[in-house]
Amino acid sequence: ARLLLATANQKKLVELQRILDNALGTGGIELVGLGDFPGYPDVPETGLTFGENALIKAREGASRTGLPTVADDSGLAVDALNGMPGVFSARWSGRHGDDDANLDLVLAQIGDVGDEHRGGAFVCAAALVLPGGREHLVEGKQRGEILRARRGTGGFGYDPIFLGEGQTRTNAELSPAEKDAISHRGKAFRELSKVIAKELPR
Ligand code: ITT
Repeated sequence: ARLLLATANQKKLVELQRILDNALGTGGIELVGLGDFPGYPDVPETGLTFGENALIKAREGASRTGLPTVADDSGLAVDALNGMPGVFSARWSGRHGDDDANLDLVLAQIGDVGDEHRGGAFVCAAALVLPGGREHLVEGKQRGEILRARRGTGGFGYDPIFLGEGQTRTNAELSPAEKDAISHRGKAFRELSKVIAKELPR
């Protein structure tokens, strides 16, 4: 079966392919990226929640391509910032996808608050929309704390300042497989893979 991954974020795409291949076995499902659809528009993410935005992206993909479509909407919710940047994580600095600028702004806004107030969570909503209109939505979370400075070069986005609960290394210091095992995205897409297996039998 062919499945569209409706994301313009290349690093997310790499993680999603890896997680789905691990969950469903390689070869059974052919993943297609938005790169295969020249002229695909920039879809406004007007939802107030991760779930709404994941559905917006997946519905748009399914209706434009006729393919079963999965989408990811994710971000970092910081307790001390009342859950922000949340759904605005990719454009928090005003520059969409500028991971460095977004991370620096979050660090500046949290400032020097004490360790007990540095909690937060990565959240990932994962949606599957079928051309016939059936929809599925699941969510995964990873709790942790926001460090005062970057550590590590792996992953993407806010990974270098995020120390997961029970971890000694930031998400950017973990191997890809280690990050997948505990991340918001790993949890959400392992759950969605069960739905994919049922809805799109080989
Ligand atoms: P698409 O909408 O095209 O999928 P996007 O990057 O705009 O790509 P989102 O709106 O879901 O995606 O925003 C996700 C942002 O949240 C991402 O740019 C990072 O800043 C942050 N983020 C999400 N998952 C992350 C992860 O695993 N590690 C670090 N930061 C993450």
